[in-house]
Amino acid sequence: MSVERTFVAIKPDGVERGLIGAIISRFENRGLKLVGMKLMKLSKEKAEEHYGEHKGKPFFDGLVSFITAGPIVAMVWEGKNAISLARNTIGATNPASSAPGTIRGDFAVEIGRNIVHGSDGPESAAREISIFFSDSELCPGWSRSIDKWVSEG
Ligand code: DAT
Ligand code: MG
Repeated sequence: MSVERTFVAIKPDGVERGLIGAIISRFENRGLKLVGMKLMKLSKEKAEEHYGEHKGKPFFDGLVSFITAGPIVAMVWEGKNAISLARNTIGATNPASSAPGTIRGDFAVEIGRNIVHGSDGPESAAREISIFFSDSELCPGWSRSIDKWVSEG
């Protein structure tokens, strides 16, 4: 297992519903380390770039207007296996079948309002992090005192 970085965003529904703290806690509690975070309103262009793989699909326009409808919290989380750990913590894409205990399984009911995004692999993580953050915005060399209790090293 290698140390990875993954891009996670709390979507406008999560922000509007006052779930920022609850959602961040899930990742902190899991043991992942926060290395970048900002509250921002996405432009249509940036939203279309972020969701470029879905361009042309029937839900694309609705997805872009939803993700640009209010502020999002953009974050980068780091840790061993961070990409799949974050996806497991987030839960299945459609909250109708997300397991209880996952973020979507506990806080969401339908696919168009699934409150959180997480990168689905190493290439998309690198691509998405670079869309939202410059290198200088990612807190460098932060080592937490608890890390030895989260991971064997
Ligand atoms: P995920 O967000 O789990 O990575 P995805 O990349 O397949 O899922 O899709 C991106 C987002 O697009 C997803 O979070 C919600 C929306 N979406 C996906 N499939 C959809 C569909 N069939 N109908 C409506 N929205 C959909
Ligand atoms: Mg995806």
